Amino acid sequence: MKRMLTGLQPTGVITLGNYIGAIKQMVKYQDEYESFLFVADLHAITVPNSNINLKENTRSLIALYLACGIDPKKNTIFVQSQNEYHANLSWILECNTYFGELSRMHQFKEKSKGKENFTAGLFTYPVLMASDIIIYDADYVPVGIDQKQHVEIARDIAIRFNKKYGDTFIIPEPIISETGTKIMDLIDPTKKMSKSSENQNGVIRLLDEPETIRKKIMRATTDSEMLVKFDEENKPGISNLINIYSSFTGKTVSEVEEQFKDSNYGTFKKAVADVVVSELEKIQIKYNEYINGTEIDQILKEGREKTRMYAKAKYDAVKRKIGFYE
Ligand code: AQP
Repeated sequence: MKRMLTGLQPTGVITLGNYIGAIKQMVKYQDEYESFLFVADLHAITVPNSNINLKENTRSLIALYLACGIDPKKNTIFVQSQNEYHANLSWILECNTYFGELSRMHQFKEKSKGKENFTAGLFTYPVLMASDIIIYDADYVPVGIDQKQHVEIARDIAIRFNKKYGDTFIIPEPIISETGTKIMDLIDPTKKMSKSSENQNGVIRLLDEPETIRKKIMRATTDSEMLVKFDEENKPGISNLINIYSSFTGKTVSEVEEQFKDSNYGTFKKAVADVVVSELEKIQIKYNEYINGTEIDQILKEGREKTRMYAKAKYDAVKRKIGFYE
């Protein structure tokens, strides 16, 4: 059975972007592949963020995974920092990665832009991500389009290692959803919707109150044309709402355009708010059950044991290939 893996950072309550780009994909494919889903807490410390409570956010993220439909019987769920082999392998991979390649990563350029002091961890983030993936021989990685470049560098690093030391790693492939691959900020639809965004009005969080979600969608930036038509360049706000609606209803972009061809933006936005609120309300009810229950501790205990065993075996194989003293 092919293996699939993804992880999200516990940097805040996850957004509609994280949900559509990563979690919905994991739920969709969990019957088809052996699945690994983790909390990427080592990645969460690459940028300074003194406001985040890693422990609390980690538990909350796991509760959200489960509430969104991630089945713990079909997925191995774990916390990255509870498995030291990721970071150990990352060092070895760093010694097989070029400075130039890392300098070209969009996320690094965006997150370091205008800052004098950014960490070396922000720069080497993609190597740790490569380690997260290839240490489990994952075949597929569901990600939003914003992370595609990171899966590509993971492939390059794995191919390079295999050539140098002999076949060791499976070469992973990204899984990117057909619609809604990059959900944009509702206020500034030229910018991706992000957990760490400063303007809360542009971001829908999975635990936002239904009324807040409605308000945010109704106030989303659009254009003056009053035509529900997909055109990312000239109508980024409406195109973003079409992507969201499409992803929640399973309708194609042209079906959405046809459905709302005679509607004004108010009617369309209300329809978007209805489908989002209806799905997120169900998730919130389940979230409250999981966050107050005891299931999470047992799930993480099992996930930790299993993934440490897998990761250790791969790490030992890598050390043997390189010729380290045993
Ligand atoms: N706006 C988005 N649209 C589609 N997919 C998205 N993802 C993130 N934002 C969008 C996908 O979510 C997964 C996990 O992301 P992450 O938590 O590891 O970090 P990120 O990509 O940096 O997400 P954020 O929300 O922007 O977090 P912060 O603000 O902390 O940096 C990935 O699969 C990503 O593609």
